[in-house]
Amino acid sequence: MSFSLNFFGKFLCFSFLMATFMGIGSAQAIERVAAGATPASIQAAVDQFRADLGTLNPNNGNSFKSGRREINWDGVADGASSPNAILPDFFNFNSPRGVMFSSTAGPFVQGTIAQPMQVSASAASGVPTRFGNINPTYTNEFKAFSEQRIFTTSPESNVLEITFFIPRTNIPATVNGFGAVFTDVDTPATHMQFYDQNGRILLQPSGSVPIADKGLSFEGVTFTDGTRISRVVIVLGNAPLSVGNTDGLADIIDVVAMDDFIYGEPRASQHHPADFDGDGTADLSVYRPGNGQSQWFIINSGSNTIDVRSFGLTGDIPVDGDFDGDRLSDFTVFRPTTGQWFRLNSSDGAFNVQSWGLNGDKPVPGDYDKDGRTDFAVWRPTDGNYYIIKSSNGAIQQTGWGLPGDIPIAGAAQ
Ligand SMILES: [Ca+2]
Ligand SMILES: [Ca+2]
Ligand SMILES: [Ca+2]
Ligand SMILES: [Ca+2]
Repeated sequence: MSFSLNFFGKFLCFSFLMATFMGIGSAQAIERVAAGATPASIQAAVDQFRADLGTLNPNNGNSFKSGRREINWDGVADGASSPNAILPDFFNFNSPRGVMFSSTAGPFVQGTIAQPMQVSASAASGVPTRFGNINPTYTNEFKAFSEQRIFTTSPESNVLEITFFIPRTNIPATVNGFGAVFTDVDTPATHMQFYDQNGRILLQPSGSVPIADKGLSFEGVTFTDGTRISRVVIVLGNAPLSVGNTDGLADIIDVVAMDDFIYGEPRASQHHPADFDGDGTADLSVYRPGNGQSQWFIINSGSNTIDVRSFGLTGDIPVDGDFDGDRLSDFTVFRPTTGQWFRLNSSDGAFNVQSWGLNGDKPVPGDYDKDGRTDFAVWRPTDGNYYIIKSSNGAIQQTGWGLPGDIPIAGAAQ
């Protein structure tokens, strides 16, 4: 249904494509946007967004350091498709892709609350396709980007909330980018909002999803500066799908459905001990002291792959921590003879040296200032003091706790 108020829609009869490289505030992002009548109208933008995120990862329950995930809805069985609801955690457990959905709950029906999300029916099922079972006009109103199923919140809400997890777990996660395909966007009402793990709204995407009456629209954002998306809220038009909400009714009603979701690989939102691959789970890892070079042997818990790394010299003490703040453990050793800490950043492989501590000190790195980043810290057996450099502001903390002969828990294995 086209709208008389929508002069912008006429411009969008021609497909358009753009990418903006934005630097609003501190966040750097690439935004891919396109709209038009057919899948071909948005294909290039979708493919560029895929390339921004990286390799498509398999949905086999594993977790990866990088790459992307996709949901095209087409593999969902008829039994989990409209008129039946899809479970909110279907794409975290049934088909583990690390997302869960929520929306305003539907009405009470015989003591239960209706699940508000639906995947549209297949032609073979006999149920009208593209939500024609909800309202007969919808089959003609909506288009699929990837045939033939599409997705909606229904029937009580036009707002969808997406949160991220390490696939097949309840470990909270974040992503570096998110994009989605929309169909029959007639007004600027349809938009996405991204939130970081502190609940703050990120400044991208910078505008509404572009308009394409009875067509397809795409919007996707990839952050390139380390900004992480913890939650996505999507507003679909200005009304939920329902038998009474025929698109264009009174030149007001704008219903919108969705097709493909594309997003970065979900990574643990916090650092977990001995987690070298960022799936929020400790990795089996040993440090083998050598004559000269020492070696690290790690089984990445997310993908069951092995990493072997040479780092450290005879007499060094391996320690665990995330000093560069990317939630992955960094290869780090404390050298008692010099009181130096040597590490390889997990984020960029950069080599770093920090002087902190004396010979005989116990290295006890940890996040003592609650900023999510590991602090350099030692416990000194000779005076029973903790000496900490706070990662948040570089300030030094000295706290007497313990007596000579005690063993600090963080360094108990040393
Ligand atoms: Ca519409
Ligand atoms: Ca791990
Ligand atoms: Ca790290
Ligand atoms: Ca800290």
